[in-house]
Amino acid sequence: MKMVCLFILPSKIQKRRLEDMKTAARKRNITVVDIFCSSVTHIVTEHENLDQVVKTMKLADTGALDKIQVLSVAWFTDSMKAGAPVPVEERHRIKREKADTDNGGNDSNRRNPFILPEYACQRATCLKHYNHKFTRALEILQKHAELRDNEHDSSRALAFRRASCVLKSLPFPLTSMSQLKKLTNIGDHCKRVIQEILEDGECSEVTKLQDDWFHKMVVFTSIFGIGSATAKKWIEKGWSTIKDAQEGHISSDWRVKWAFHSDLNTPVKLQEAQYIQQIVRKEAETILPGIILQITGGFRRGWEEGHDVDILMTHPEDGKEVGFLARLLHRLHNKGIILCGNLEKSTYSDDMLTLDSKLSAKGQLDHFEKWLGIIKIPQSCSETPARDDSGSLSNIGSCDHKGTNSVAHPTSNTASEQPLNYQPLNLHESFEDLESKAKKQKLGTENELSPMKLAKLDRNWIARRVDLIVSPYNQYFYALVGWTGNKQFNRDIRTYAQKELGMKLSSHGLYDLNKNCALPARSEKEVFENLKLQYLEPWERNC
Ligand code: DCP
Ligand code: MG
Repeated sequence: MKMVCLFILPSKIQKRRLEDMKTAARKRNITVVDIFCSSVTHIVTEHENLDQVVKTMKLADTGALDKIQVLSVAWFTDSMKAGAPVPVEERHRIKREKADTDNGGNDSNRRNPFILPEYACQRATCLKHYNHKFTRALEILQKHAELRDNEHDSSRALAFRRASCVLKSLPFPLTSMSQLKKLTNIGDHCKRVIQEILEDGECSEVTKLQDDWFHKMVVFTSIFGIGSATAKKWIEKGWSTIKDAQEGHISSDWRVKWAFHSDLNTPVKLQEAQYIQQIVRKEAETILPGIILQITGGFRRGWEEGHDVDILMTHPEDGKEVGFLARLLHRLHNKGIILCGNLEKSTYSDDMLTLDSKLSAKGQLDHFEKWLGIIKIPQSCSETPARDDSGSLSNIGSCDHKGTNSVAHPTSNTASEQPLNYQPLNLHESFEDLESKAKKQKLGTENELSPMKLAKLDRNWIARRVDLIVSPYNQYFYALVGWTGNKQFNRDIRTYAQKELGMKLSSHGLYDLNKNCALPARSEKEVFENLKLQYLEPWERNC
């Protein structure tokens, strides 16, 4: 049977019973989402007919439910008894009040436009959705504006991204412009693009934009540490390939020196991220027992690949985290894993909580102590997937790896709730290899070679970008939300906090500017509660 992602329609079900139903389903490893989103495969409802369901859910029409099983509580009860989702029988299905064979489904409901909350933090945005052909086009327009970076381009880029984000949240494929009527954040330009795709299958403006310049800019800015300003200069010099830039560009900055290393221009895989987490955890726990360590960023949101591995750390005892990162780096260095990197001291002070920072990408930068660097991992670990007890790929945070909700999601969300403990990956041997090799060779010998020479060595390791971030415990859950992202989600939730609540949200905390007080949080759920938002799982934050 296909993976089940269940949404229980709260209407006509008492709150307590609803919670019991969700708990019962999760106990049976069924994924249950709190908010209706594009991943939902089954809806369970107490309503007696489909029209009531459509009305309650404020859907455009029954067409939005075409690919979803809408079922009675009887199906739910049968499944709970069976311990797993049972096959759907006719008696389980919720049907239309009157058969609509005579009007082909073109009832008046079809003309009712769909309504979505204005902010992305008020709705679920999953990796998989129904409108990729539109969102891809809008995000090319966004990328182009970001790369061109002329006056007003950053706000144009944001407008394209907001529109794309709305379409990602739609729980049905867009088939007519009328479905957009009541949606906010889709401006005239975006509407023209969408209309053209609806009519012709593609948008000529988007096709034209993807010219030679655009392709070169995409290639150059995909290199670690290279922004659009540098990429433009390279194109002006007549460079077109990474090789041109590699031969022509000299810099003493470690990031740029490493920029061309081929390893860093291949995506980091999930199992590599898990391996890195395992090594860091082992060393971290030796130095500081009780340390809390969490992979954040794209991997926590359900991506199977990323450009780096972001690991956020804290300790529940106040102050224990001070000086920890330097000690951790020392140990990792002695293991021969660190290739290069930069330790940034914390620049945090309490006034950061209230200071007005721009809601731009730069304005979102935090002030935690962190290390941004490059480490070695054994080549073999990208070949062997990490496995947990059940034999399935291990979990990261509370999401599965495809963002498709195919596993049960933990419901609690406290610091003590860590992702599943990974079983040793049987990669220790290769790791010990690296370690003993580092001891035998004078430590650091390899590291003194230039990255390009290192790349050409006959080697059993690959280089990977890692960010290690340390947060004091009283800021941890805000840091977790911030470092889980994505960037667009952060922008949106911060704008929402400011405009709708008069609060300043950052990765360090939430400050009520009207009441002049900070709002602490002891879980990610409390962060959402403080913001008067329904909780969104990490994999629902892919805006
Ligand atoms: N972030 C942050 N402060 C920073 C840098 C990032 O709050 N100084 C947030 C936004 C991102 C998350 O942390 O969503 C991780 O940043 P990445 O740049 O690593 O982005 P992702 O992990 O989302 O994607 P990927 O690494 O695959 O590019
Ligand atoms: Mg990342």
